[in-house]
Amino acid sequence: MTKSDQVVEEKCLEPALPATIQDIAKFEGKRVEIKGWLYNKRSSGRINFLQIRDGSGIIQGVMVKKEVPIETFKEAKKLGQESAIIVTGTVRADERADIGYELSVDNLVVISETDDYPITPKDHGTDFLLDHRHLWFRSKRQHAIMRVRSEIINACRDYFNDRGYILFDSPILTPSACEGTSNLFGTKYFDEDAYLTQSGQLYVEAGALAFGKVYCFGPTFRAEKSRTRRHLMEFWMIEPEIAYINLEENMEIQEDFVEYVVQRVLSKMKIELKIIERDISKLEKVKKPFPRVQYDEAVEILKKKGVDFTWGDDFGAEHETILTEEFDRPFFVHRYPAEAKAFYMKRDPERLELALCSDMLAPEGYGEIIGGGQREDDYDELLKRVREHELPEDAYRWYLDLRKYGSVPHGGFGLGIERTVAWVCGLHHVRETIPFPRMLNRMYP
Ligand code: NSS
Repeated sequence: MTKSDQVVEEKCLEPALPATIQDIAKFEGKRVEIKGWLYNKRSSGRINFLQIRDGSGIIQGVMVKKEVPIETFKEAKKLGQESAIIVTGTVRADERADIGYELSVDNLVVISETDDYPITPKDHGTDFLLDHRHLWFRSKRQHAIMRVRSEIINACRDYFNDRGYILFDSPILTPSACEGTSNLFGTKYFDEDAYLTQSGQLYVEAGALAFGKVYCFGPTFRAEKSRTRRHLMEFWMIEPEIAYINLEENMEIQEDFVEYVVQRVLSKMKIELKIIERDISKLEKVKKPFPRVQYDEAVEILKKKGVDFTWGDDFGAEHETILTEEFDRPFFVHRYPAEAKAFYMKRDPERLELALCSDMLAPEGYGEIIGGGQREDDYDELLKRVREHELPEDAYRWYLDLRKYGSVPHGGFGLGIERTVAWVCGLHHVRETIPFPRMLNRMYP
């Protein structure tokens, strides 16, 4: 036994408690064991400063040469970024630390060594980072974004679960289109043609008539040929559907829901929002009621701003961005021209050329995060629309049936998770909002 071993032995009388970095405050003054990886390090001759990450957070470990066996000190000094390590030490409060605590390290066990981790603290290009997506989300900022995504999803689910909605899963493989036939991903279902779902809506409508209030949550697929910062080929959507509601009631649910989700992220994800450097004063303003503008008024706003726009067209991303300059919180654009919208939307009885639909646009240039509305509940009208849109009647037989058996006014909406994460985190592009983005020209990794 060397002299330094003796020192360690004397100090290690207290057994180490298993701990995670996110809960480290509970262990102030205690000796803990943290299982994780080496995020970064710097050394002076006498001290190794180890940035240790365990998945729940990052803590600085301070390893003083004379307080650990010399071999341990040397081993730590040459350890590469992302080596897997188990560290023991005592938790000390430190105001200068991001998380308010540091670890005085007294032992370190190396589980696996890494010496050529490709993502270094220097700047890398986007393509390089996307090629290394399987590693990239270990980086502090990406890591924080994924944690916010997880919280947003939990908040979405809790909102509906706590209010009497039934989770009603919709299928991924479908015989028919929901959102138009131009961007379907086709596949085969044995000998039949099939498509990856664009939206669970048609199915949750059946659910709403059975359970009153339902939601589905899952991946949806659109072969969007547009390379924009808000389009993915595979994205996640939460889609509530409610029997006996009209367009206005539908918007009231949406604003209550979005306020809840944003305020919950604000209260539970403070550290992450700080790492991402999000201006939270913008999110604090997300309080209902959200402004409502009719499509006609939105067109007027655009025209006043000198935009060349024809009544009847749908808004593109650039139009939405301009509209968002008018508002400090999310807002609705409602009653779009029916011609520009999906076949299932109910017409406004006051003006038959308009659909009883709404989009919710997020501020700060983000644009649409929700699409929804009231559904056509009359059998003959719906059949007419199916025919006008040249949809295969056979594939929609079941959907038409819903208008024969106990049809009622009903509606719902779909919130895109990735666009919501992009907005809440203040990101430039949706590619950073999902673990493995599926984009035009990229399906790797
Ligand atoms: O096409 S939507 O506007 N509406 C629907 O799919 C309805 N069937 C939903 C419903 O009423 N149940 O899409 C809804 C949201 C939209 O506001 C975006 O937030 C998101 O889905 N969305 C996307 N996110 C990322 N990438 C792409 N390509 C995308 N398309 C829609």
